[in-house]
Amino acid sequence: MKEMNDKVEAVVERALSAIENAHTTAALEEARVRLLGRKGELTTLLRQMKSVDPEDRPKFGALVNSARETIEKELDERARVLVAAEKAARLELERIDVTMPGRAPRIGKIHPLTRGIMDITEIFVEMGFAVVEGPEVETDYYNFEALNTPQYHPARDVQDTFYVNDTVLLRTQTSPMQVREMEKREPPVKVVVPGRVYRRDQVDATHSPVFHQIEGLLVDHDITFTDLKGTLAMFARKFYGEERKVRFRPHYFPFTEPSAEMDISCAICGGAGCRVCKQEGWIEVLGCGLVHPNVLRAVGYDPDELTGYAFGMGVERLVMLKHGIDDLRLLYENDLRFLSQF
Ligand code: 2U9
Repeated sequence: MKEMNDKVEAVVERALSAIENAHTTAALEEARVRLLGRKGELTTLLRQMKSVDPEDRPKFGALVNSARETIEKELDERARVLVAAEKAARLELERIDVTMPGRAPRIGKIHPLTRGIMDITEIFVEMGFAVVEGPEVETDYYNFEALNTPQYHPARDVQDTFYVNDTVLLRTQTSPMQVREMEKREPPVKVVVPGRVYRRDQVDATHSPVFHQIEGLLVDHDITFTDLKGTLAMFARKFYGEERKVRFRPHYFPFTEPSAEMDISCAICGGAGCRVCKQEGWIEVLGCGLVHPNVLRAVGYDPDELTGYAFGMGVERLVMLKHGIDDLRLLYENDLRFLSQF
């Protein structure tokens, strides 16, 4: 019996050391099978019952059972420790630093030119103008003839206009649309026309064969140059800032009489003179005038009954002046380093 006792003790000792040396739950599971399974040492011992004295058998049985209990308890205890350790290791591995700054998604913005068209148009809409748009491919009649620009007028030089054929062309101004509006309705007509226009220019810092205009037209009874000045002064202050001053200089356009150009006081130097305003203190921003009687006649309006004013501006130029952009090409290159500044 003493011999059997020693054997059981030795098995327990080996088992406890095996359990202690299991460093993962998987290794511990293997040890559990090895120690307590059908081919385990303890089971093998129990099979030797036959060689134990019959009177010692109950004692021996109890001894083996208590050894099994000791081993099971140790296995369970070790399992708890290993499961907790493995969970802690996994959590450490999957740890997320919630204080790390996030990566901001890149949000698109409206192109400065589109922004300019929207802002300028909006200012006139607030003053009661309707917005209309028209075709970019026009006839010679609407683009020139109806606008008091007859054949052989210098503005109709083939050098300046993209002709599709003798009578069809790419519009050089958005004015043909105002002619169409007047043909369509009775006065008052009060519209702004934003849109792309085409001229045969070489590309440089201030020219592009395609650019954008916004033109306005108001025709009604008793419209005077004073109405025009008030409307455009209001526009200049809303678009360029309340402190802007405006001045009007006489000019010539075939479709208006009298005609003028409007300047704003330089926003860079406040009028003192700088590089942007070429030491003038003033910057030209648009052209305007009272609608020429011939233009009113062409659409069937009576110039003795009705008067009107008109104005036109190049959006690229206005946007460049507003933001201090010195090269028009920047507006067409779609370089995000440039565009994201606006
Ligand atoms: C009708 C009658 C008259 C529109 C006008 C201008 C003056 C003008 C230029 C500004 C810079 C074109 O983009 S630009 O090159 N435009 O100076 N435009 S008056 O006059 C009209 C329009 C329609 C029926």
